[in-house]
Amino acid sequence: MNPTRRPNIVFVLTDDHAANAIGCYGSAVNATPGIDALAATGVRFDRALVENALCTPSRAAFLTGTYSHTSGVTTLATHLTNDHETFITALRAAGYRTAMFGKWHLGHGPAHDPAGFDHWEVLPDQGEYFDPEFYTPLGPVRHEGYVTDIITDRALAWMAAQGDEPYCVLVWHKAPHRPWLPHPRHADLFTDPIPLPPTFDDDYDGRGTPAHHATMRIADYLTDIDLKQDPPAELGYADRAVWKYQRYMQDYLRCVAAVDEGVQALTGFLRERSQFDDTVTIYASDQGFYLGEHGWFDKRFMYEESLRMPLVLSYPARVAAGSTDALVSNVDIAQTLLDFAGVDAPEGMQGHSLVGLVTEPDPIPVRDAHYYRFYEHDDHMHHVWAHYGVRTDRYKLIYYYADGMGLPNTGDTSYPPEWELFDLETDPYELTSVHLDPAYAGIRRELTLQLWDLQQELGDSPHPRQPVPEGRTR
Ligand SMILES: [Ca+2]
Repeated sequence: MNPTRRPNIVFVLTDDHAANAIGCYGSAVNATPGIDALAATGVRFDRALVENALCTPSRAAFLTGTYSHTSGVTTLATHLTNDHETFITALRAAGYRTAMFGKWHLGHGPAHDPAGFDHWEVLPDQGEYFDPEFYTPLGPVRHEGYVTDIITDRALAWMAAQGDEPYCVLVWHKAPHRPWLPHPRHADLFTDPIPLPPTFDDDYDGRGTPAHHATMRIADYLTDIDLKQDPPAELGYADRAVWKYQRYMQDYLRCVAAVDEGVQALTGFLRERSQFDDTVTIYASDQGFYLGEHGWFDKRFMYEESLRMPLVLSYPARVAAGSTDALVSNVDIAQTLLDFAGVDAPEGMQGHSLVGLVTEPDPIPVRDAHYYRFYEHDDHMHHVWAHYGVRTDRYKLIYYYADGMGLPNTGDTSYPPEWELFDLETDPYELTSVHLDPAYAGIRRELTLQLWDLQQELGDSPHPRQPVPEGRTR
């Protein structure tokens, strides 16, 4: 490696792409040769977790290297103000050329437009799959074609125009976000039956009220817009659920196919120019997604399928290929990229650089517990309760504080908070909370303290409904 040469950075982020739909993560439902080839040259993170499984807050966490309570970007309605320092503003101040193409979803207008970029072209809010409009510093522009291809092509054109200065480009896709509109060239993919996940028929026995209360069940809550076809009239409830799963997954996985082709185009471009080894190339998603696990689509819950994001990092000049099960977070990415670029992280970033983790022979884990908080309490479409919790190597403790608001449309304002505790070693699918199991009393006590202390350490506050654990004060 030439130590005077700072790496280019190509950061591909997708929206709602679950690790369970990526070949190198053991997908049973599709192949992703582009992402797999990237992973084969770099590190696959098997326990990369988000701090808030929702598009807007997660994007803010990637950019600012802070948790939602710090950035103030807690829900879809709270947008990022552009007075925040981000890894982009820091890279640019250090001489990097910076650009952003694709889904921003952090707000528009003078207070929220992308800041710190030499160039940006972003979709308005969620954007459109076909013939999408993009907002740019010079006003809106519409491109004909398919959104995933356009984002990749616009990024490639910008990369091709760069000179000797190092650059950082964000290629942030809309896909495979709902309503999952694939390109017609992929219409023939996934016509064979797609295997069902083992928890497709989950009845939520063993979980608290929130899992029962959520309205994300494929059988009941996918809409006509999601499905695009009516189920055959002769099907009964169970068969119709499976039919809806197939329909959902076909379109979801076809959208992923275009993303994977985009990854191949980007890595192909870098390889053709002999830049691949000296480039930090990242593939990640803004959180995971339910692909029929627990009978669900969507995200939000702190359960593994949405808590976990795929994260692949390639930088052959400095990083040996492999995988790691260290607990890492989306708040770590900003400091990691700055560290690779040799740029000091702005004060106030709350993650950890992962550079040591992926370059040292016997790395020290960056954390022993991950903090999660989801704020959108009982929204009208998904009805997931707000909650926070801690996940360690083996256990997960979740507190649903119910916000003191009760269930909607019931007049009930006194619904009690609930806890869940999972032993991920004996119960990897999180089917049975052991919170009240006397055998786990010691673990429960320990995790409750760990959660309390982690909130203090990160500057968040426990919800007023949460009792103060013994040995601590509010
Ligand atoms: Ca998302």
